[in-house]
Amino acid sequence: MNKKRGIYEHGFDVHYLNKYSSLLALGNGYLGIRGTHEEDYTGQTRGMYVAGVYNKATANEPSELVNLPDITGIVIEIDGQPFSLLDGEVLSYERSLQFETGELRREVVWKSKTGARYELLLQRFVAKHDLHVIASKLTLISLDQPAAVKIVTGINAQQTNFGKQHLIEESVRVFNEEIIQGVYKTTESGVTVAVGSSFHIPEHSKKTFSAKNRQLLAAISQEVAKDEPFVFEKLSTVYTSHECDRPETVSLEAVQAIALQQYEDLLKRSAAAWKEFWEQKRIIITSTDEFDQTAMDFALYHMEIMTPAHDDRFSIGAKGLTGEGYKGHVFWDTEIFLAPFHLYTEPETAKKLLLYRYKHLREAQEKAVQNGYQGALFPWESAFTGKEETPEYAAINIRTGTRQKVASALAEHHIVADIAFAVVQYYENTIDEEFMKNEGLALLKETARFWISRTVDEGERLSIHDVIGPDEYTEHINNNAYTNYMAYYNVEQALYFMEQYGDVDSSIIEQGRDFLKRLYLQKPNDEMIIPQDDTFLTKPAIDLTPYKQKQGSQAILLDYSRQEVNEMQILKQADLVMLLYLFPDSFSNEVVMKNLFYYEDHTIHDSSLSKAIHAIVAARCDDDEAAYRFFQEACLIDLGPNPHSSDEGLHAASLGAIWLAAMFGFANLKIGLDRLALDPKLPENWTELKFPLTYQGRTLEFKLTKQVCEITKLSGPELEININGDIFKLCDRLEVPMTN
Ligand code: IFM
Repeated sequence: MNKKRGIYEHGFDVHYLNKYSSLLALGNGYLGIRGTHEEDYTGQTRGMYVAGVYNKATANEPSELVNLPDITGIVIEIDGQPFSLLDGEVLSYERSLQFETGELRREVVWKSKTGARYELLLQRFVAKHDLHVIASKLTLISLDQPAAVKIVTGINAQQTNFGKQHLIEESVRVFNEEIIQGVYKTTESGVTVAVGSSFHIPEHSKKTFSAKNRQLLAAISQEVAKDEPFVFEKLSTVYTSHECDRPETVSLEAVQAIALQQYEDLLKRSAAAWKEFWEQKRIIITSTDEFDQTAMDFALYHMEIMTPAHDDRFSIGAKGLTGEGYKGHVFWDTEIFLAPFHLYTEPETAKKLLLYRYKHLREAQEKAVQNGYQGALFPWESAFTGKEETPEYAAINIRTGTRQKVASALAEHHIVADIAFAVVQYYENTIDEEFMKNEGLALLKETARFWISRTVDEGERLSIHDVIGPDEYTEHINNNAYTNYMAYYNVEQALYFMEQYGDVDSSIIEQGRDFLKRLYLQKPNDEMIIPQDDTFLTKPAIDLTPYKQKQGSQAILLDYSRQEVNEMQILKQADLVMLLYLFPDSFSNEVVMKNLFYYEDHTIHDSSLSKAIHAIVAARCDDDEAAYRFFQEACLIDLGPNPHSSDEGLHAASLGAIWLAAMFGFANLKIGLDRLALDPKLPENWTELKFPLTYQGRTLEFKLTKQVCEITKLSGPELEININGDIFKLCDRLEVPMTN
């Protein structure tokens, strides 16, 4: 029998508790719930997060995405024995996150210490059709004898963010002996969160309620005959004051309404919404290795559930809604790694992500002024308020008691141009004049103004000093190639669109032209290597093999101080290669190839943002073997065997980059205002790649094999497509043989 598409956990292993809690997370962009087990295990982090609900534990700390009261926990007691996979014997176990329905299922046959066997089916989903609904179900069958079953579950507000409590308990209530509700308020940001649950319990079971120590609980008990299923359903809702004035009332009404429904009916509706998602957005890979498809489905599933497509006041955290890593903050990951998936499948969502930045233009302008610049300096890490949220200090050195300052907020300024890049990319794929004339142009102008003020006049040339490029192992350097090229593009595009819309703001135009004339851009040297910055190529290099073997762990910092690493040719992640990826036409093939190999040699890939970008550039260089290897290694960042790779949440940007690799590496698409081009580079293992694409109001479907490229236009006007260098007209359908 064909297994349903999904992520499977075939055995219970305490070492993987938190990794699987992240991998098997559920969500819908509004909220996310970690895939924790119903029963507690020491060290497992439960987590429910709502997009945009941040709080500061103390005034001087950055905001963090609040870990909300838990509704997934269930204490299960059978014949007086607490159900635990660490007790008795686990006769069979399978847990799966099913992509098609968005359901988390666990099937266990458990033998308790007394020798009696029980079959348990635990199901849970976060509704896709209604952002506020979460449902769970337990079916328990005693296989050997009659049994006394007792479960305790409810709303548990003992949750913290690694020990930090962000919520005041405002009220806990039981309504009509049917529904429980807890209302909480964040201590500093003042967001009200109302959580309500209703239950379907077996007839004649006993039910009691209690509230103590921030837990509002229902205890349900029932005697069951052998083979008689004990079925329990819990249907819950979450509302916050971000989206309604009286979340406690709205949540109560909503929970009363869903109480009339059954788990399976709700699941059907949610699964129907997932079906639509997969039909519209799935990439289908025919590969000799099934893992490629699983990894792609996994990436798309998580991108969908991490993105707050419902509200432009929020954006995507570096771990999505799957954990508390990076405190739920928003980085350049969103614009460069995640927004493209949305832009090319559902542009409205990409627009919302840009509107999030636009809404915080004022805070970015304030940050620029505070740092002595003009225009808009967007925060390196951002949350709800749009203010800089990067922690001032890194982890403490427990030997010296000192903390190293985190320099990113002061110097990792490429984020400004990354946002501008995404604005132009959005326009080019949508021709949304309304957005571009207003929000887009404002973003471009203010970011351009920032770059103009960010330069140092060295007479002949303008330089950009003291920055951190994407490679965070090289700090405080001058003329980082990535930053300067991106800044150039930012100013160039601002001037272009100002001209298009007749904006004659002379304060930018004149200085902008001078900036474009004089900004220093690193050029290939005699060996064709583009210097990463002014001094990088003068630094000594060391053999990175041992560190590459432990990539992702930052093991280099155990042997060398940050300062020492800074003084060597060591990259944490793609930097110059990012530039090659984003500007495929700016450098000759030979330069691209030479630089890819030169910089990869010096890159540890300690950041998850690195591998898939290397895959793209390697594919374009026709290095099939390296491209596919990088791609698969990128897929393993979360899905690989490392038990702790994803404890604090998934690597959102790397999931985005898996999709980017298929589109911009293997399909090798180039998408611009006046062109749609592709020059496929399918890996040896792939016989077919199918994907949808939204381009300037058209819905297209691509099917690529090594022999033929088929493109179908499902909607929108005709267009010309460049395939392997030749132009073809696409009316409804096009079939072009592949010659190479
Ligand atoms: O934005 C990234 C950065 O490039 C590398 N460190 C982690 C950040 C969040 O993913």
